[in-house]
Amino acid sequence: MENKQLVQILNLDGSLSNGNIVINEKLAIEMYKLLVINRVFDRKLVNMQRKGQIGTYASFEGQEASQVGSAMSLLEQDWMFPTYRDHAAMLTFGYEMVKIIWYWMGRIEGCIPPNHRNILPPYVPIATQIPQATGAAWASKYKNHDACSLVYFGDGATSEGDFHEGLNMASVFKAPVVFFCQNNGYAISVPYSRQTASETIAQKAIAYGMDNVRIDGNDVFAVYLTTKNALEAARSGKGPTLIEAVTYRYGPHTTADDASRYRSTEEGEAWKSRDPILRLEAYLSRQGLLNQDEQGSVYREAELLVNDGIKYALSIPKADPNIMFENVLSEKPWNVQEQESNFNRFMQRSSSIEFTEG
Ligand SMILES: Cc1ncc(C[n+]2csc(CCOP(=O)(O)OP(=O)(O)O)c2C)c(N)n1
Repeated sequence: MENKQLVQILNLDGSLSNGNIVINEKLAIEMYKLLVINRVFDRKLVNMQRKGQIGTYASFEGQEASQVGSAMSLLEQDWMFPTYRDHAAMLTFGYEMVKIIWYWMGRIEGCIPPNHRNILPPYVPIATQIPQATGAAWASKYKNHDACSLVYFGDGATSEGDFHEGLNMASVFKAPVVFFCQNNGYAISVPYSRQTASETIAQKAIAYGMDNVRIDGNDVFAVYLTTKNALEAARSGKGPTLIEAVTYRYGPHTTADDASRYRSTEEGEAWKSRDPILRLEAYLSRQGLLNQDEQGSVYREAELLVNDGIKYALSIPKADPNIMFENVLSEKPWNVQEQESNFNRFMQRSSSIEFTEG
């Protein structure tokens, strides 16, 4: 059941590790565009933080293939449970770009899920999304909704009780959920070796009788195919899978962190030779699907798209704070109704208070 070997399809030089695999050209181009959009988006959000337009930001640069490849394998009716670092997954599955920007600007509208997709807002309390994803998957099975949950978390989250509770229940009830761990080697400054004595994250599934796969998280083809297979297995009633995607975040934990205090520059440089975008570029140019001009226009289009998103996010006035009472519960219980009417009374009173100079 355990597999310590990394599943890899796309070699570093852009060749395929297995000659029998057929890659759909359109899909490969779409993956490339999404990887580029997300990298451009990520860099521009770091810049926004530097300009003081957002408070803090958690960059995912380096982890794009893990997020884009997995999110692309979802079906429309599925559920996504992302963390504060999974914006590439969210954007790929249909969370509006402007809302991700608002989220980081501290604006409540950033947490409103899109109408047409089951995407939860980013989870900050580590691992809490895991049992919730199991619950949603179990509910979907119970109601015959044919919807799977895909839940993201980091290596650090696997040390939390919620991880074990979520996996145990999912396995016992064969809930249609895929647990997607991006093992980027660190939980803030804590390295993998201080996080767990398990040789791999994938092996943690064995205790729960669950299928597990360890993949090269910088190989978008391996990520896509593995997640797609795991979702199909979950959908067909075979139960959950734990996927460990081995990857690396190039930047610090967040813009408030200084990674040079716990990681060497050489380590980061070594990972850059495994870069997910460069590898796909190498594949596409080998196949004659991408030349320098086309590459340039993919980047230019991504710039325009992200610039438009940022401009729009900055131009819209803040929403009425009242919306904090919406979009959380389908029916408001009495205590939330009471809080809402108290809040409205308070807002009315504070707007009618006249201040006189005394
Ligand atoms: C329950 C809980 N404990 C502690 C924290 C503080 N915290 C924020 S991010 C983080 C590290 C998480 O690391 P990992 O799960 O590997 O995800 P990564 O940030 O590497 O994507 C910690 C401990 C938190 N947000 N929630």
